[in-house]
Amino acid sequence: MKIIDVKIFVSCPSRNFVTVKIETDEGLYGLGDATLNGREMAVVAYLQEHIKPCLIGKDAHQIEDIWQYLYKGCYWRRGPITMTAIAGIDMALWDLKGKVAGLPVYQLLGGKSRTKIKVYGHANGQNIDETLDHLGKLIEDGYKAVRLQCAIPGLEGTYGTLADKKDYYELQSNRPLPPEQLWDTNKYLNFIPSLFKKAREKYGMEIQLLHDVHSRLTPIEAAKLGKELEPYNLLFLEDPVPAENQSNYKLIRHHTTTPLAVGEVFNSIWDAKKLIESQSIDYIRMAATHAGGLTSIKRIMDFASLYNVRTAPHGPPDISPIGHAAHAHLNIWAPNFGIQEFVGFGGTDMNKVFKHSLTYDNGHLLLKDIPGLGVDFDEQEAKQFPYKRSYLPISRLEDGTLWDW
Ligand code: EZ4
Ligand code: CO
Repeated sequence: MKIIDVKIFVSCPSRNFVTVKIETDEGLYGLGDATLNGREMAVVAYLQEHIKPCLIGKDAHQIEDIWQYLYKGCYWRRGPITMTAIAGIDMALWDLKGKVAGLPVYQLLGGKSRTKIKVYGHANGQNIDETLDHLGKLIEDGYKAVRLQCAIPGLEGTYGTLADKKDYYELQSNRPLPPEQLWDTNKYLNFIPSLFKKAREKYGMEIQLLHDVHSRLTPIEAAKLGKELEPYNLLFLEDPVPAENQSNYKLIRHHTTTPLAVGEVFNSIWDAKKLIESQSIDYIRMAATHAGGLTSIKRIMDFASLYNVRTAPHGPPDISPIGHAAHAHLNIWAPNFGIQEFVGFGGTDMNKVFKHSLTYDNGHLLLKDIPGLGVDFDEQEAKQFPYKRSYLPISRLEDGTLWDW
């Protein structure tokens, strides 16, 4: 089965997505997600100019060899642009192999370890009451686990709010340049424990709660927060600190039993190796879309299982339904699956462009037995939604110092 074309599409059905389509001489095609939020066109150029010419004529069944060819063969290993580009190709090849076999991709990974995929939703708000109302709605909708974020008093626009995009702070800005937001660690640390205290008072201990710090603390500040949150029994605290220095997590670990999760910005197993081996984390959050596709994520999941680390793949709105489907297949298979982040199925525009087969039911995602990844892409519809340059926000301290967002 020879690759005869590699097509790259950029569309913006409410936000930007990069979609890879690999066509073969047997008439079958495979689809992959290569969306890198805020740097989409770098991946498009990488795929178009540097990868596509090398793949024409290759055997589409050689997933592993093509992965190694694109990873080792380019000399410049790793990095988000390279690994997102490889991910787009890798997913499309797995999708194709499933279609040839007439089997959903999870069957090719080894079959089902479970019947449904537990998810956590997001509750955001401008203040504690709003966040807790949102949490209440999610509990009514059947969610068993929810991430709580709330705007910090005195820090306009931070967490839970982004000017007009009130209900979601991470949405792409659709502004000419990155929007800037204020950050103050002291205000944050003084406030966050009260959010969880009130959540427990109102809804009890059964609902599982999570929180994303977005790497804005130092290890000792994160350790303090972890200790203060212990009475509220979080499922995990996400990205308490940046992880370029993997020893950061060891320090937090020594001070608190609040479980730790990290990995959404990682792109290779080497970003996570020390964290996993030293058992400094409880959940690894790497995404197939940003870390080389199913081939490499499957390896990372197996490696993590040796150290009691479970998986909690990143599930933001800036991963396309194809990337979410890749996670669904990995999640149904992985013996050490933990939980999937899930923020809903996107708006009508997105559903016009991507036809997927996942359904939400009572706190879980269900996967249909469709050959391949089970997502289709409507090229004609995609043309209605051209790419719009867009950025994630940027954080600064009051004195102007640039901070982690
Ligand atoms: O801010 O995906 O856990 N989820 C997150 C995300 C990230 C965006 C960045 O592209 O932190 O929503
Ligand atoms: Co996050």
